[in-house]
Amino acid sequence: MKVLIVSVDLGDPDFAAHSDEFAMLARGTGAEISARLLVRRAHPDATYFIGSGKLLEAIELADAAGVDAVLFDRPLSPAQQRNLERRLERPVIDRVGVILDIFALRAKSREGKLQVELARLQYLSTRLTRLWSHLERQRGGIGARSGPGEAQLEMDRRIIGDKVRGLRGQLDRVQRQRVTQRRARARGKTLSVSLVGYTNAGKSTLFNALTRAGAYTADQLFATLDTTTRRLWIDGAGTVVVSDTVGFIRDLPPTLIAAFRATLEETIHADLLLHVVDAASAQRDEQIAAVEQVLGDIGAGETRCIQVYNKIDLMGYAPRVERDEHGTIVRVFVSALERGGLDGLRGAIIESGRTAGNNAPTIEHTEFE
Ligand SMILES: Nc1nc2c(ncn2[C@@H]2O[C@H](COP(=O)(O)OP(=O)(O)OP(=O)(O)O)[C@@H](O)[C@H]2O)c(=O)[nH]1
Ligand SMILES: [Mg+2]
Repeated sequence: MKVLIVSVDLGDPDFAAHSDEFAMLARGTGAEISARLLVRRAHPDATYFIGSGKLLEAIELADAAGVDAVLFDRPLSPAQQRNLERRLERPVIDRVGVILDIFALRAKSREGKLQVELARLQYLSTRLTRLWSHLERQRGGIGARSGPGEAQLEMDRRIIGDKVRGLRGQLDRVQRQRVTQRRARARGKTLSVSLVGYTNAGKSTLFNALTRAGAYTADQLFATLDTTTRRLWIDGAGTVVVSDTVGFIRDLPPTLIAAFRATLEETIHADLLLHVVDAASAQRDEQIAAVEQVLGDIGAGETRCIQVYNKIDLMGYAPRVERDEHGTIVRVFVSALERGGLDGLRGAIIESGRTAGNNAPTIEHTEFE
């Protein structure tokens, strides 16, 4: 599918990285980027997001390049999307829509597919005219009609409502099993460790290095959508359960966070989070902040967390461990690819296991004289 990408610079300092990331997301959906349009604005325009002058340019570009769809690197309101589609005479997909498409492509497990389908329906339910044409196509296409009437919209709302309820029910059943597994682990006092981090940081590579599992790794965004869990034995910590999870991204759509709550539950209930960071990324600090934001949103902001600075081979750093003023390990430097620094990481897990294992609060310092 040939697409035109419209990038809107609203004055954010890291706009270039932002739009590169979006291009990578777009390519991840299989789109071929035939043209790009850069728009600078102080504020989004209410009707078209980009204002009517730039819209004319976009129409010209889209026609000249013969694109099939136009992708916006920002979230659009349902009204803006509708207005743009009318003028561009092509499907217009915003940032949230692109992320949803990637998730739909990558979902493998039944749970993952159900979660994505739920997120998509919730997203579409605010864009009913689009869903209407989508459903119409599914029915075999009755032919061109000018648009949905009120009765049609009411019916669509009911259809969506029913579908959403059905999906929730199915998800509940799949997820009950997961809860049972987690309870069993909690009873066994097994230390549970979750790998979290920005997409493409190297979580799956690290997971494989630690567990010798064969999780899928790739230089693409959202390679992993399903949580994979493995047991591993660490001398000094005993059996540890490690989970590889879905990556985060800035402005993760709320519908997706909600739909993936179950997958993320693994993260919420972990004893220890390993926040994997692409230390070589120019966007490192921004990505760290985005991940911490999502962790806070899902209620995992207070969980013990160690930063794992990964890809140090690209920076020429040596493996090492950093502690805070209390002597607690806060950061470990590793190369998951070259398997460097893994002993330091295992040591950090063992130390966390000691404090998590006996469940009583450990007092690090006694202040009495
Ligand atoms: N140079 C270098 N590359 C690495 C390292 N760790 C991972 N990579 C590469 O980074 C890319 C992403 O790795 P993944 O392990 O798939 O990343 P992820 O965090 O699981 O990504 P998602 O599942 O997409 O969220 C791959 O091309 C890896 O080979 C490392 O230590 N050094
Ligand atoms: Mg992965």
